[in-house]
This record gives sequence, C-alpha cells and structure tokens, in this order.
Amino acid sequence: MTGKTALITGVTGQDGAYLARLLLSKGYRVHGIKRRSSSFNTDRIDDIYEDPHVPDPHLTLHYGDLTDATNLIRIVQETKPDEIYNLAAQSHVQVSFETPEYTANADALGTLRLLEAIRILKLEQKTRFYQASTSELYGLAREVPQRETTPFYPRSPYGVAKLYAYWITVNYREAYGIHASNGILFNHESPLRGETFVTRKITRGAAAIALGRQDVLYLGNLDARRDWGHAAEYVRGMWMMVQQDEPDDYVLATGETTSVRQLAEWAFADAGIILEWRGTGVEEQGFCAKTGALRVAVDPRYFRPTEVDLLIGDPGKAHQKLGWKHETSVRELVREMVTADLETMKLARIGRS
Ligand code: NDP
Ligand code: GDR
Repeated sequence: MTGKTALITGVTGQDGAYLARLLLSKGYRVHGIKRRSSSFNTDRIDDIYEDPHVPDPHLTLHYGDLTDATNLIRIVQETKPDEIYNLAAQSHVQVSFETPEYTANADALGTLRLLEAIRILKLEQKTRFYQASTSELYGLAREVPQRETTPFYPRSPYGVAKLYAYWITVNYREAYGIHASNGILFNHESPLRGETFVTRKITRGAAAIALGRQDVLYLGNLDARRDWGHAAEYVRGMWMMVQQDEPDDYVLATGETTSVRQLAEWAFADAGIILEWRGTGVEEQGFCAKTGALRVAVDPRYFRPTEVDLLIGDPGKAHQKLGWKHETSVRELVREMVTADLETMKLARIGRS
C-alpha cells in the first residue's frame, strides 16, 4: 500500500470513476473535484463514496471548477497531493463547436491553472502531474498509425484547446522541472461512457430498440474510423506513466481501427438484430434483416463542421517503456457495453412496474 495522496479532476466522469477505484485499490487517499450541479452528478462513483462523517476517509470530494483558479489553488494547498490527474474537461468534440470559448477556458486554461497552482504553492518537486491529452490532437492525421512523433493538426475547438494543454504541460516540465506527463489516449469506452458519445449512443440505442422502447437510432458520419479500447485498461496506463522515474508523453491505443457502421452492426447483432444497409451518404439506412423495419438512419445534424476521419494509434512506446498493453478487443468491448445496457434497461422496467 502506497500511502500516497492523489487529486483527480473530473472524478465524476468515465475515466475519473475508473481511476479513483484503481488508486483506492492501491491504498491511495483520493481527493476528487466535482462540479456543483442542480441534480446529483456522482452516479459513477456512488459505490465508492464515503460519508464525510467517517474519520480519515479514503475518498474525499471537493466542489470545484477548472475555470476557477482560486478554488483550484485552495484545493491543491489543502490536499498537497503527490499526484494530480487532470481529467476534467468539456470533452465532447461536437459540443466544442457550440461552446468554443468555454471549452478553451476549461480544457486549455484549466490545465494552466493547475500547473500554476503547483508552482505558486512550490510543489514542483513533490507533486507529479498527468494531463489527459488526446488522439484528437492528430486530427487530419499526417501519418498512419499515429505515434508520439506524429505532427498535430487538430480539427475542432476541443482539439485546439487540448493542443494548448499538451504544450503547456511540456513547457512546465521543461521550465520548472515538474514531473508532468501527457497521455495521448485514443478513444476508450466502457459501460460508464457518457451517453452522447457514439459507442454508448449505439449500444443504448440497440438495447432500447431490442426491448421495444425505441424505433430508430439516428447517427451522423458512419464512415468515421476510431481506435476504440477499454477505459479500465487506459486508466492503468495513466497511473503507470506517473510512476516512471522520468516524465514523458505516451500514446495509449489498441492499434486497430473500426468504422462507426461496423460498430453499429456488432452492437445490434449483440442485441439480437441483424442490420442490412441500403443507400449511401445521407440516404444510408440500416434495416432489421428479419422484419424489414428501419432501425438506423443518418441525421446530418450529427455531422461536424470539420471531421476527423481516421484514427489508429501505435502504442509501441507505452508497451516498451511502461509494459502497458490493451487487453480487451473492440468486439469484446461492444458486447460488454450492450450487455450492460440491456441489463440496466430491463431493471429500469422492473423498477417501474
Ligand atoms: P467525461 O466527459 O466522462 O468526464 C469529464 C469530467 O470533467 C466530468 O467529471 C465532468 O464533470 C468534468 N468537468 C467538465 N467540465 C469541468 C469543469 N469546467 N470543471 C471541473 N470539472 C469539469 O470524460 P472522460 O472521462 O471520457 O475523459 C476524461 C478526460 O480524458 C477528458 O479530459 C477527455 O477530454 C480526455 N480524453 C478522453 C478520451 C476518451 O476516449 N474517453 C480519449 C482522450 C482524452 P460532470 O460529471 O459534472 O460533467
Ligand atoms: P470523438 O468521439 O469525437 O472521437 O471524441 P465520439 O464518440 O463523439 O465520435 C466518434 C466518431 O463518431 C462519429 N459519429 C457520431 N458521434 C456522436 N457523438 N454521435 C453520433 O450520432 C455520431 N455519428 C457518427 C463522429 O463524427 C466521430 O467521427 C472522443 C471524446 O471522448 C474526446 O474527449 C476524446 O478526446 C476523443 O474521443 C479521443
């Protein structure tokens, strides 16, 4: 058991929930920053939540926001963490086209605020820093597969904000000697994935259609290809980066790429529906092979002003230097997510009856 203290921003998100569990299992005291919201936003961590009246809790939540520098400085001062994992972000690429300024404030300047907190509090030699960087930095990919040395060309306000966060992390490492690392993570998913990202939208949609709760699932670009892995394995990679003697930047990926169309086919098959595609482009539709009912349609509202067509990562450096490797295939991941969504929806029905 380590006896270390970690601070996780974005602890209520998909990765925050998996990382908090991992660190607790290793004996860390975990502090998490959660946002004030008008309804509960801690669903993903309710099972590890500890009553604040318990003396010396393992998990402590603090209200905070990446756009609030004084709040961040106070939390870092109070917790004096050995490790900070900066996972908080406005993380939806399409939403970043609607809220570009906020996305820059939270995702780019939020990272700067945390690094400055370390500097202001003179914790440069104590506190290690992990930055949640992303394959969206590659955008219009200049090399296939993408690796640590591939040039960046982001294609969204989200990607551009994360580009600043990437480089300010590198700069504070070089300028002030902070043990600061970037994990350039390709898409990673799980049953805890936010409902509006395409994998979860598809697995929930397939489950709801199979259970007769929904008729048609509307999607955007079916041709987009992503390198999808399992979130539980990727947070282990984050931790491994922070444990290295020297800080550095690493790609985490599976090295396999899959189209949105293929992912939908698998998810519907796992829910008991074989899809047959007809038409092309915005006219493309997916029908149930057995009944002929329309099940998937393209809605251009989900197209992005600038799209990232193809991502596939080369995790060779992480494999060599960290000993990290993905285990779950995208096919297994889809099955796990559909199974979980079917179970949740069936339970919700029992709860209502
Ligand atoms: P989620 O969207 O599931 O979680 C984001 C977290 O950030 C939530 O806890 C959210 O709070 C919090 N948050 C959002 N805005 C703020 C803010 N202004 N101040 C404080 N907290 C805020 O993302 P993931 O868990 O999937 O991703 C974690 C990180 O990794 C993100 O930075 C993302 O950009 C990055 N990333 C993710 C990848 C993926 O495939 N999942 C791949 C590469 C990078 P709330 O719950 O209240 O919304
Ligand atoms: P992404 O994930 O943009 O890669 O960012 P998302 O699941 O939103 O999109 C993946 C691809 O699917 C296409 N797509 C759709 N996307 C959504 N959300 N909804 C749809 O209906 C739909 N139809 C097709 C998209 O156009 C895109 O090409 C995720 C986030 O977790 C980021 O925070 C993270 O940095 C990157 O992964 C790596």
